[in-house]
Amino acid sequence: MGFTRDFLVAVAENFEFEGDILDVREYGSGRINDTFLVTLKSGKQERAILQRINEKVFAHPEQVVSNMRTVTDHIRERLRHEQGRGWEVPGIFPAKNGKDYFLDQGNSFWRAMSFINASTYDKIKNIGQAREVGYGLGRFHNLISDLKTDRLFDTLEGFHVTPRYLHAFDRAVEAKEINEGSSEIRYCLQFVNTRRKWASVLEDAKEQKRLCLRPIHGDPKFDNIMFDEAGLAIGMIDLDTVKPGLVQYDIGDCLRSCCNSAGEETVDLDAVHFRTDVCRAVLQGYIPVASSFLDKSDYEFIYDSARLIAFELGLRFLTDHLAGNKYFKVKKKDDNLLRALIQFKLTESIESRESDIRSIIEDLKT
Ligand code: GN1
Ligand code: MG
Repeated sequence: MGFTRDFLVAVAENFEFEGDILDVREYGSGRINDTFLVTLKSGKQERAILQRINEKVFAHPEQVVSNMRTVTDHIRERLRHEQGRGWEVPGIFPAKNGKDYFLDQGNSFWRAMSFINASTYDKIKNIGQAREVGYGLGRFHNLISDLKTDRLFDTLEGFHVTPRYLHAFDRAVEAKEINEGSSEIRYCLQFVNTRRKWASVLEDAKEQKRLCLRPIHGDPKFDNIMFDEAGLAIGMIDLDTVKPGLVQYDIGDCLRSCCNSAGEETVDLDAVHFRTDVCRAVLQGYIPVASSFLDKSDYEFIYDSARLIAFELGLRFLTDHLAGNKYFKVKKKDDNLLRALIQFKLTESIESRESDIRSIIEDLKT
């Protein structure tokens, strides 16, 4: 990321941490923002998270931090009135300028959050854990289900609106004038073209008022769910994309991430399958905590949501590959092409298991 330790410490000095700063180092595997772990001396918290928000993706980062304030305050207030299982919410460290963020000399946007002492994973370990993932997403949705969507900024316009990604893809193809291309690119183009008409399935349902806007997480992939030592889901992190959306975007994203047998970054395409046992367990965990706010028609689109968000993520990776890797961070130039192929393999696997997935949903819906 090219920041010196001294620079990072100087940035961190601008936040109201409790205790002296001992160290700041790179942390995590996010594809968008730059994330750092701050180590503190004494104070209540020994660690904190410092992040530079990617302004190529989030054009109004102050709205991202404002949403985070709104959502975390709302959840804390709800938790004050709830009994039962605990739930962790990341806290915001204000900057010394009185705001929730700090702009460095180059105008980069920094914010700081509390570190939640819990574990995250990148591949499901067992079925019990999959049930906990479902519980975690359902609990999160439940806790924000009474937050009015007009209290949240739309921090990323068009996020998960698949037809818009198709449009961007078409523009990237035109700009590149791909005629022949490699066999992989040809496979991808054909893959997208044969699913074009169906890609508006969730947006059409939204237009027809069969699905409604609610506050959503936006990025509920497996490694954004936190587990305690006993293996219980205790919180969700990465609240940058909390905004009005369809819960189906979240359910689909969570399923495409958890049920991928090979994980998102494999090099072994043949190992990519959609695990229906994991899907059943995630929904078994999700539905009991979410059923109080889900409508009948919400269940009808769960299958399509898993298929669509896998397809859409593949499309987003592919478009970024064609456009020169401007959105998702890469180490090698073909990383986004491989990521796209993985998501397309997963989409095919979801399609081949359609009847199993639909009967799981039918069994579990209330
Ligand atoms: C991005 O940066 P990260 O890993 O939290 C992306 C998600 C994708 C994910 C795929 C704002 O999230 O939509 O599902 O990569 N976030 C944004 O790994 O585009
Ligand atoms: Mg994210």
